[in-house]
Amino acid sequence: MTKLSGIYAASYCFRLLLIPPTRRTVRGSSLVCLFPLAPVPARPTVHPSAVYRLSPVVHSLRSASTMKQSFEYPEAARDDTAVDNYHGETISDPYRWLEDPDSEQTKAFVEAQNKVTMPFLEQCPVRGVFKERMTELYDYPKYSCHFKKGNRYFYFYNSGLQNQRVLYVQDSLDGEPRIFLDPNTFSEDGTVALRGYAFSEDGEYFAYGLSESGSDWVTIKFMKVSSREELPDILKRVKFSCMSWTHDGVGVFYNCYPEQDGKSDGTETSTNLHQKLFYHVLGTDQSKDVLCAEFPDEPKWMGGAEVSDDGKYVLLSIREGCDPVNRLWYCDLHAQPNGITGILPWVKLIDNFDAEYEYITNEGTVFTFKTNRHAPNYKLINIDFNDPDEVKWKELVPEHNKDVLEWVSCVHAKHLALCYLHDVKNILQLYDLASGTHLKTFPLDVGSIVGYSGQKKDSEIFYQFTSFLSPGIIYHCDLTNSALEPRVFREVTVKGFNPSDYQTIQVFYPSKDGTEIPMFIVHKKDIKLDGSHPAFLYGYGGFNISITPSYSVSRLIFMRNLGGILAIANIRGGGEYGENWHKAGILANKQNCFDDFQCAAEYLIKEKYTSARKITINGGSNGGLLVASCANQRPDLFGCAIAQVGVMDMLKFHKFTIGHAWTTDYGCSDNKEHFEWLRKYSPLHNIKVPEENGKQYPAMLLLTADHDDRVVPLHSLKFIATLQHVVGRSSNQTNPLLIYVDTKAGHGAGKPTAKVIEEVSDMFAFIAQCLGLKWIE
Ligand code: X99
Repeated sequence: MTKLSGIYAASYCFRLLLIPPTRRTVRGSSLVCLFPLAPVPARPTVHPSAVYRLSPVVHSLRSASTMKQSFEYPEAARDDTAVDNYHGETISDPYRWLEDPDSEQTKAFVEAQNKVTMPFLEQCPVRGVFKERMTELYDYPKYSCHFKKGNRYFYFYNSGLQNQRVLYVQDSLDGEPRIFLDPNTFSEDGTVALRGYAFSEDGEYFAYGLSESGSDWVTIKFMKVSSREELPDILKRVKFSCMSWTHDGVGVFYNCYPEQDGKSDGTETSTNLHQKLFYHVLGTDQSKDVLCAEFPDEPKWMGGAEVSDDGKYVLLSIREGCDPVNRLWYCDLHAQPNGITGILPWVKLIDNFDAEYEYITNEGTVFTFKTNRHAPNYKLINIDFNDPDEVKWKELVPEHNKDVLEWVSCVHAKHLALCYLHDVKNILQLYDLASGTHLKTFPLDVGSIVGYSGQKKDSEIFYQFTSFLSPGIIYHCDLTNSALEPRVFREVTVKGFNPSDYQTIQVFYPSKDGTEIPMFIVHKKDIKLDGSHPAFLYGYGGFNISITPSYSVSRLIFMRNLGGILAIANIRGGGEYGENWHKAGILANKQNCFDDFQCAAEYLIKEKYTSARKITINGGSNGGLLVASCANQRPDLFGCAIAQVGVMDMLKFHKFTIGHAWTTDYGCSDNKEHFEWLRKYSPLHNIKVPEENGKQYPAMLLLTADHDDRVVPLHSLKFIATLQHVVGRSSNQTNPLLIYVDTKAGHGAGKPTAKVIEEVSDMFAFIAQCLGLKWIE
């Protein structure tokens, strides 16, 4: 199994002369765009009850010396009767009607916003040239690690611009590769994507998940590997699922949700509760699947099953949110006289949510787990299922005092591959399974391991390295050779791009409370630090997720052709320094994330990399929350802010789809103490016109999509409606406040290359336009 998958004040103004009055196309449809010389005529009222009226108009305002322009945004009705009471405090929710994705009013609002944003983006001179360069430089071959299943090798390959990567099969490493599964054939526009797969133990059967339009909903299908024959089995209503075959190849464990009212295509917002674990026997109808675990009294619990390396046990890992904690139940499959016929007799090895236990392997009844039990940086322990008392647990590899143990894989029967994170850079090591002794540290440049393959029954490993300046090197190491010397299996270079023209540094800057925060800074070697450069500052800050170095063509174009500096701030809330770093940026400590990010911008200014008006902050999802909160708290500190698929309504996020799982990081407004934290930083509830004269919000672009069922679009819709209403009408506010809602797209996973190129071209065109950047050839 491939272990690791892939998996943004000043006196900016619109120079009227930059915008030629012309007829432009809006992604296929034609729109008469007369501004700035004349306003776009208002469309007819969409809904007679005047819940919503549309008038995308651009005003010209004369200021002292320059011609400035402010927008008039689509008008959205405010429902003053929509008020909620939280623990005695009333909070108005005037755009609550935007929570219905199917109403005519919401659809008209989205259409009207896109009809303001698209013409704006399309008139940006940088957009076309950026897209052209992106298309050219992104067109390089992208390989995954090879991995062995049965007697065959498999790997993913994208020739460059294919919408989805293709799965290839080879009989041997030097054999002729053949296409095994090409997701590009599943749709014209590449919006059907592979989401999860599992080979049977002998490699003869293949289960694979497909998702449409970026939704988290998955349909599982099956293939016979030797003939590539599609089998009739189809599993529906699958989401956040495991996929694990019993070693007899009879069937797979998977998760699905009960039927719900209305649609389930990813455009709905209904909550995801009561996930169940099923066993599907190949060749039978889904209606006959065996219910193996359900938690009727615990609607938020999600139990994923994994069959042990020896095929004897099934391990059930139960989670109730996004924290790195789980219950660990197991069942001896070989002790089931009639096989898998009903709810399994689970043995509750760990029956609390105190720590995380991730199965690594087992030798008989001695199980090796990666855990954070009394070890916030993680360690390896052995538990004998015949003597499971905690006092009898044995430490196999102790916790490192600083480095975080990210993942572990048993390989070549007696070895363990351990991947650590040391100051946000990966280290790969080999250990002895029996003794836990260190055998080898594989040499690695400064960067990330983004791919690995090597199972217990394999005698070789493949691992993939990447960094800000290297698209990827795949190493192969034959473990039967005692030298354990890895060799470069594949190295990809990007034509037209010379990494030696650039440099990466890592700095540690102090945050508001004095905590040292790591940050990567990447830029062209010859730049002068005179505060003149535009900077692109990215952050995430949550859910124990570490942001490690990665290769990004769009960011490299920003550095090369827009003179930019890239900064990645490894703020608290992430997993960069283990569970302590995570805990320092969640719940009552969530403000630390925003302080860390703002201090990153201040550092870049102080060190003369850039200036406030030239900083773009960017983040997605939890990072969209980060960007919007920081724009609210320090509108003067940034010139531009791009918030992608962000969580904006911190008082209601738990009500929609899987939002309830995020209360582990955020808390929940149902709780009075949590409500007090959330109220203080919720992007939707902290929008105000900057008090100081001359201050304004940065240029803001919100991006979301109609099939985002992870962070539903209503977050961004309610935020932009409020922002445009409160801030957009202020005469100081000349920076645009825009949103684009993509169609047939979701939270990001499985996005086709064509849409990725469109998205980054829009983002960097917006930045260039709003910061007044010139394209440098
Ligand atoms: C999720 O919401 C993941 C959702 N999810 C589960 C799974 O809760 O995919 C779960 C349980 C068991 C198996 C699989 C799943 N995540 C993942 C967060 C961040 C994450 C997310 O998408 F933790 F990385 N968010 C969107 C958090 C706030 C915005």
